[in-house]
Amino acid sequence: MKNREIAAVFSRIADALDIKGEPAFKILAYRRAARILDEMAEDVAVLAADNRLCDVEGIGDGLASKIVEYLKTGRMAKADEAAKGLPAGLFDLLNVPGLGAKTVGLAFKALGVAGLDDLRRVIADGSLAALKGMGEKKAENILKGIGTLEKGRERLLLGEAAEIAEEVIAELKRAAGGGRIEAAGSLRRMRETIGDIDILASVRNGEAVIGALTGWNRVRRVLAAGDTKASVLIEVGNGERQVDLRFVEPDSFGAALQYFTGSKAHNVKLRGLAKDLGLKVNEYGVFRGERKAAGREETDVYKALGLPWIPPELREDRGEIERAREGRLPTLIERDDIRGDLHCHTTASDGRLKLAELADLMRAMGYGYAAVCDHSRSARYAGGLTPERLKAQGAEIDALNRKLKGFRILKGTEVDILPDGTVDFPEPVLAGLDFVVASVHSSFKRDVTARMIKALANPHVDMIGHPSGRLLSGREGYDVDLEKVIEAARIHGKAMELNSHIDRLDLDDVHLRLAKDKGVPIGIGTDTHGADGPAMIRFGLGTARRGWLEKTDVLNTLSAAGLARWRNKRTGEKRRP
Ligand code: DGT
Ligand code: CA
Ligand code: CA
Ligand code: ZN
Repeated sequence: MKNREIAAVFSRIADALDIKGEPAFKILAYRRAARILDEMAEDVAVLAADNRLCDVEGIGDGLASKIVEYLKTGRMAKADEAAKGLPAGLFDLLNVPGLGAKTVGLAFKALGVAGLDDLRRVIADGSLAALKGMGEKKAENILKGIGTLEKGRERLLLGEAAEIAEEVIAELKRAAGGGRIEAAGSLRRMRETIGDIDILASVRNGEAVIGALTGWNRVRRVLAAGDTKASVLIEVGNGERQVDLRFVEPDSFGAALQYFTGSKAHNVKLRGLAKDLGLKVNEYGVFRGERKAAGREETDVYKALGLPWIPPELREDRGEIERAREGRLPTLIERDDIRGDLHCHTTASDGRLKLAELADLMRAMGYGYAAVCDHSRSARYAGGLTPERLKAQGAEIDALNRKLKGFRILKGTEVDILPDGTVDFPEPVLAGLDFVVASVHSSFKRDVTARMIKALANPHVDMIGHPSGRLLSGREGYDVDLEKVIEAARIHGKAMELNSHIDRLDLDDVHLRLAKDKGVPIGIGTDTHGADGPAMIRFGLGTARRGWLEKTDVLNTLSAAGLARWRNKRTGEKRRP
């Protein structure tokens, strides 16, 4: 699908116009078009072929003809015109948190700033601060923003890395025409961020596979290409990331997979165990003296050490080897255990999917239910619902549910936790809902612990949404004591969210395990806003598994009826003196 590609072109136009100081309404039209395309479920090329582009809300004749132009020619004249005279590096500056297009335009015109290096220079020599309307403080904040941006770029988000790895592995497999090719490293362990992508291959056709890697269209630079190993830098966003490909013999594939999956700490512990048993483990196999005891399959490697196979998500030396020895590994939650999604948005607030579209997508995931949790009125930036609009949505949900068989939309809300710790809807409004997520979206540094604890005491609140508030791309999160909040959830019989969005993965693995140990259920939500949302559950699941979660630790492994029983039981208990 070209949807995303065209969305990127529209965003680029908006950015260019913004830097040039064009009027806001022009810019907004392109931004909106970009968002619509980015999150649209249907293939834009199909819509264009059917002459249905203009049926899409927010796409008029002008935009439609630009889309058609791009589909036909691979270019858009408007994009070239808008970017004319602007150095490419300027666009990257828009990624600096706290640096807007107006300032970028000003720095470009007044000081000739054309990229990050220039920007750092004009901050250092004071010339940026000296510009009209700037000042020391603003310049200082921009410098901080540069730091945040660069830190975020040191590692890829899990979701980004997974997408790249799948794409490249598919290319390599095509070239190999057989054999085994698999991702290892932190990606296989489903870490929330990934330093570099490690791929192992056991193929006959090594030369063709190396050719496919070095010739891949996203490769920017080839660092090494030998008989046993190749490394390339590929383009991601505005940076570069490394992909390492290693070739191994078929009868060592399992051992190599084990070795290069890591983590280093897990491997060190494993080698110690092997030594105690008079064995040696390396990337070629498990050896007793010269005799090779295992190597072809990873399971055999663990078996030779007297262990059951350990799922990659557990391999962090957090007690998994000891537990494996005792035969007490957790039975980690799996995709098929998930019966519904607990956190989705629709067009009623800031989502891109209509209610019926959301229902279709969630049903296609094999679920029995999905809770629509649009924002509440205080989240004005996100089109938060008033009680009246929530009620109207409820009626719409009832009507839709009457038509659906074997699937239900649950009436929910993502209600704002206000600065004073009350929530954004009065109790009678919440009482009519099937599921209530309460989240902090403002005053991140103000009494967040106390506010969340107060929200948990509200009898209608079921779960705290994205409890740490961090963004992996570079936002620190709330000033919150999660241990205390998790304890409050235990006392009130409430759940904590594991938000599957690739920039959140919040709670993280460490706090998930803490919640599990306290018996606090985790609700895995995707925070779906567009068509690509539902599938994000896999990253939530990866994180859940890293947190040692089992089926019984997760709320949405219950059926819709089970979920209702869980809520009722809690209410009943609370009523007892
Ligand atoms: P990353 O890339 O920073 O997200 O993390 P990893 O875990 O993918 O680390 P990476 O790419 O440096 O190495 C991949 C795996 O290879 C690592 O998890 C364990 C193994 N490995 C690499 N170097 C060593 C080493 O010096 N000793 C041991 N035992 N294992 C290593
Ligand atoms: Ca790696
Ligand atoms: Ca590596
Ligand atoms: Zn939220």
